[in-house]
Amino acid sequence: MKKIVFATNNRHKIEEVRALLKKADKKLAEEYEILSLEDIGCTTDIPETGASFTENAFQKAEYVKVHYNLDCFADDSGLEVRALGMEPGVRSARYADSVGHSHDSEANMDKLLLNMQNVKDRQAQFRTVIVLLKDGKKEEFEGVCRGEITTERSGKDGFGYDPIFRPEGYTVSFAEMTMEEKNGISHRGKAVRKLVDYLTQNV
Ligand code: ITT
Repeated sequence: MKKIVFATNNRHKIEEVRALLKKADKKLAEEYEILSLEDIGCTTDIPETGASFTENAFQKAEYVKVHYNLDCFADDSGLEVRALGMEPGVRSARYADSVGHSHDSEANMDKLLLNMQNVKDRQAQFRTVIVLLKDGKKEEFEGVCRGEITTERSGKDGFGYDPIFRPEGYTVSFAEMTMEEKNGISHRGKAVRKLVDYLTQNV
């Protein structure tokens, strides 16, 4: 069995990748053991100081490669709003930090809705970049989900900006979808499926 580290401590993300791997190819799922940072005893909060999703994902994956010498992948995601010059982007998790909150989704949504008040162009997209360092090679996989910023919150599921993001072609927000529905069209779902396809062809 090949060990591959997913440089995150977000259990939800690990389970999602394991499930997608199994769904893609049951035999393949038996070839790879997907380990979390916790599984390899890494308790460091790996810095994400890059100016792009790719840089941040690479930073995390490289940290594991350098310190543990294991094949590894990492992801970074965020929300890009056209009328705000693609903000909050890499700052999505800490968008409202400057107003005294820390990684607070409610404060982030309040700030975004305020900045979008009276703004007609509501177009936005979620983007995920996954960087994989495997067998001495660096690969990158991207997933984008287009949609728009609503004028108020709706729905209770999901996380982050889900209650104020309505994906293209839908009348409901991400927070009104089941996890399976969301994974089927989401930025992360798309990027992870590309990663899984690659792993299938490059065991
Ligand atoms: P890590 O520990 O793996 O870094 P994270 O919570 O920081 O997990 P991401 O880097 O994937 O997650 O995303 C950064 C922020 O972008 C996240 O805190 C949310 O505010 C927002 N975001 C990303 N994906 C989202 C999604 O599917 N729905 C709503 N908000 C999302």
